[in-house]
Amino acid sequence: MSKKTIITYGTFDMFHIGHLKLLKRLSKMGDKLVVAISTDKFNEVKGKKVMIPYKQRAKIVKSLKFVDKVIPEKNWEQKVKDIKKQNVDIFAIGDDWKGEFDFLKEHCEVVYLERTKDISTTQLKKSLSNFMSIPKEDIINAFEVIEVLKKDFE
Ligand code: C2G
Repeated sequence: MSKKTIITYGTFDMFHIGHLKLLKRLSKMGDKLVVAISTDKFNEVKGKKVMIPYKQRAKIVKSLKFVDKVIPEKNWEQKVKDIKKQNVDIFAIGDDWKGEFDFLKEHCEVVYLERTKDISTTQLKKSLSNFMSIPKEDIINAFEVIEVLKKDFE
């Protein structure tokens, strides 16, 4: 039986459980999983400010045992060429993109998978910036209070 190749595309910034669950599900849909990671330059085109540079994002995804190949995503137009070059059987992506890539149906199967709820890079960045906006003295005071409380319980 011929091997089935899956491809997906994404930024995968601040890698989190939503990314992991998606890639794991994709790996179970076929024999070879190719992940196209948006370069830092392309993220500017996408209007996304990334926290983690491309090289590190690619290394993290490539280190997953169920990811077979990582390629750079440099523009919106490369998908048809990638599908042909990588002999892709299924293009899959989260359902936040539902319908956006139906034009690829003449080249391969197109699948939209349900996103993992309650986690996103945007949320993580917001929580981080909220934490960073707490005045340093408040954080120091909090640690001092913890130290006092710890002594009371010793
Ligand atoms: N994802 C998910 N659940 C989340 C967050 C993300 O399933 N809670 C999925 C997205 O649907 C996407 C993949 O993880 O399929 C990567 O998400 P992003 O890094 O946000 O990718 P995006 O910016 O949507 O890039 O050409 C396509 C674009 O490059 C897709």
